[in-house]
Amino acid sequence: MNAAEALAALAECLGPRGLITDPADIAPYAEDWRRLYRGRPPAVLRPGSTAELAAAVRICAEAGLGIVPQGGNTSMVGGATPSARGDEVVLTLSRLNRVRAIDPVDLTLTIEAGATVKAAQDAAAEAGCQLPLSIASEGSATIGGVLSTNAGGNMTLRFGNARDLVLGLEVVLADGRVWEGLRRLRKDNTGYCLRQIFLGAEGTLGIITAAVLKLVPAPRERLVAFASLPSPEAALALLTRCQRHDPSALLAFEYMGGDGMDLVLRHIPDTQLPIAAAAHYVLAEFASPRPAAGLAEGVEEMLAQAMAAGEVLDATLAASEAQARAMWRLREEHAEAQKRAGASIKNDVSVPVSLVPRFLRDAPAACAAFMPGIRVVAFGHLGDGNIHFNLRPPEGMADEDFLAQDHAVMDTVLGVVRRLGGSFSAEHGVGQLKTYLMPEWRGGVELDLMRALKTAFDPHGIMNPGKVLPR
Ligand code: 2HG
Ligand code: ZN
Repeated sequence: MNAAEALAALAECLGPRGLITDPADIAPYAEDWRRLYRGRPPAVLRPGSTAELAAAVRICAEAGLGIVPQGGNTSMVGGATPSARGDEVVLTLSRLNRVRAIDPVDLTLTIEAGATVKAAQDAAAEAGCQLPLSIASEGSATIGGVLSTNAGGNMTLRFGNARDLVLGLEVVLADGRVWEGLRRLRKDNTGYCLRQIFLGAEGTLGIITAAVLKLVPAPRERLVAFASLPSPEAALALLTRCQRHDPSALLAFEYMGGDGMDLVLRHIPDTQLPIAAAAHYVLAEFASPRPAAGLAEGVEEMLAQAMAAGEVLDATLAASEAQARAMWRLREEHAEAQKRAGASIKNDVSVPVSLVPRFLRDAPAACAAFMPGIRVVAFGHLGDGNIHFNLRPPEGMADEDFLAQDHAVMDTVLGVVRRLGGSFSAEHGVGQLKTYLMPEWRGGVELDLMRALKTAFDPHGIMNPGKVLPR
């Protein structure tokens, strides 16, 4: 079957609602959020059911047509953008977005992969529960996307990464068979844990179409604190203090450097700092499922002690839901603010939590030595040791000239990460941007095993080709 015959067969199998071929309608699916990649997909598949998708995969398999699953198209690493050769179709699961079941006793949500993270959170909230997963792009990011990338986000500190929240999966395999693994068991030791192989695989081993997610009881009290600090060391000391204060209440602990905050204040409308400007900030969220848990009293006292110890310069607690949301916006709009400011080279790195201050000292120094005047925008999930160490061109350097040096800049940062025993991708995945790093960082036995899995699950290489593993 050639490509034209495959497209005709797909049109027949998926119907007019299920196949997009008009170039104007395809365009938004062809480019990534960061505008680093532009693909040339001949079509976008939009199946209305798992069975339809399975049939479409069989056609693609026969024709050797690559399939690139795309959720909210918010990948930071080109993980959902097809090649420019015109030999890969995009797959969107936007029509597979139903809540299939929710069980407040089992504390599970069974939901289709095309639902947004926000929709899943809302469904959980309606049942008096919480989906303990939150990321800045949750309004557009989908369940399929966050599971395929094993997204982290803002509550990893307390509840783990996306993979820790999954009890079961439904997956369409590369040969069009469907693995119906939507179990909602808390305990099930029956051989290899197949769901974990698909989670974080970035769509290279199969297509997740639905999942059973773990919920937790909805928090009854919630508290957001915003603080300025004299140094990264002080931020780490405050994290330790918060964890010792009440480990079960600490939900999020986010770091923001002053330069990134300036971009947010400059580029995002209706933002303002709740305290005086400083070089380092922390946003911490606490929550309790108990009503009247008295979070504020305890946190206030703890912050006063931190101030007396010189860890905190100034701090404030959100007095209302609106204030809490405004504080979170200051953190969550960092990516958007940076995009509006122009080109950036992103490093989504992790190091052991205790070494974050050292990283935040050594990495800027290494970058300045490599490119004098380079501007650092550092922020992220300090509680998980995950810093978004993003760089902007020196004043006056053209964006293209800066981006042309992306590998050299990334390698400079990664030299520090390697010395500290860290990872080159903490939560954004490998996508196509970082495949070149895999042999050096995950080579030898590890890459051999990954390639063996790829061959076993996708022998003809049609599942998100060119992502994760170097071609
Ligand atoms: C976040 O934590 C996202 O806001 C985006 O992971 C990070 O833009 C980035 O580098
Ligand atoms: Zn992040």
